[in-house]
Amino acid sequence: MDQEPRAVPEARESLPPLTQPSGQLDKLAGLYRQMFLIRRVEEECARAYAEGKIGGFLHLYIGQEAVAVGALAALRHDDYVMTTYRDHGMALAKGMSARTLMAELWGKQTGCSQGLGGSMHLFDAKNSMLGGYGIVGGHIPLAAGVAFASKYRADGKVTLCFFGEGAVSIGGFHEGLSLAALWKLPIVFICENNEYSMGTPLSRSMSVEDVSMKALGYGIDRDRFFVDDVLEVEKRIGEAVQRARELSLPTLVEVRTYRFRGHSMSDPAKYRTKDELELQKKKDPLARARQKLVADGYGDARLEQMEKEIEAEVADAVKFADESPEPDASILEATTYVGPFAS
Ligand SMILES: Cc1ncc(C[n+]2csc(CCOP(=O)(O)OP(=O)(O)O)c2C)c(N)n1
Repeated sequence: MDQEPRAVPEARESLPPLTQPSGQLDKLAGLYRQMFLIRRVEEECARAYAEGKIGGFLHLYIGQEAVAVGALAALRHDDYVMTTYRDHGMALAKGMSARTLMAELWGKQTGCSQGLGGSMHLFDAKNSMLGGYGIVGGHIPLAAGVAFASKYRADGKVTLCFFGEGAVSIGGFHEGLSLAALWKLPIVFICENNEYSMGTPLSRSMSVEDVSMKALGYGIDRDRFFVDDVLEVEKRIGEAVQRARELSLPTLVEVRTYRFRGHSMSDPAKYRTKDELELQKKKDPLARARQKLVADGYGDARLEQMEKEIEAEVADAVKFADESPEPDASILEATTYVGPFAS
């Protein structure tokens, strides 16, 4: 078992020489499409939140899209995904429509949970998206349980479990990794290290800076890299997925990423400087993917057409959410009680 992580490359300031074969170019275009959709959906959600159309909390994934899109590109459709409350990108990349997602956030009957789950609890059984979870680290042992079920049933499925670096000091993280290692479960634990847990930098919550080292205590494989190229995310996560599927072995992968917005809509993010944010925005993986596509000859006109289609898809989803009905009060009984009340 390889216990040495790959060297962590410095985030690149400029793009590498571009020699994408056309198959790769189309693939990158498809991944860019998904990332752009997620970005635009969330920008519209931020606007809707400010307008009072969305209640409760709203945690945006803006800046981190390449993690969900790249990692899920390495999966089969029936593989499982579980993640945190920062789950919009994950749900869309797993196949939920913008209409269904936005209707859920708007609290409408046409949402994925009839408007009862909301932003932090997106669930989509038909696309094997087993949820957003609000309790930090709470879903990690649950994900190990899902992977145990796959192993027990020999269904060949892999579980991807995403969490922030804030979850690494939580008991559930260690319980999940411990059992996954002991029982050799087909799971990939992906720590999205976006530098801050709410306003707390990792250096103030953990004694080591390298999250992936936690794998050593459980004797499982690990990897660690900066997210600046969505295709690289697919490749690296793909290696861990293959290890899970073919050898039934878990892996801990730390991906270094960055969120451009505050922790949630109510966070003005005063714990970081404007310069830091601007520097990170220059490395935006979404913009990098676009630059790559242009430089490799995908064509500005095709990209603009794609973006126009997505704008239309998002506008349609907003209209759908606006115009959808509120849930009927009668579902409260049916979704709360089992037995004579359930219809
Ligand atoms: C057990 C628990 N403790 C505290 C909270 C409050 N809380 C919500 S998000 C958060 C920060 C988590 O940060 P991180 O895991 O790095 O994820 P990120 O928000 O950066 O994606 C905290 C402390 C919670 N939801 N659950």
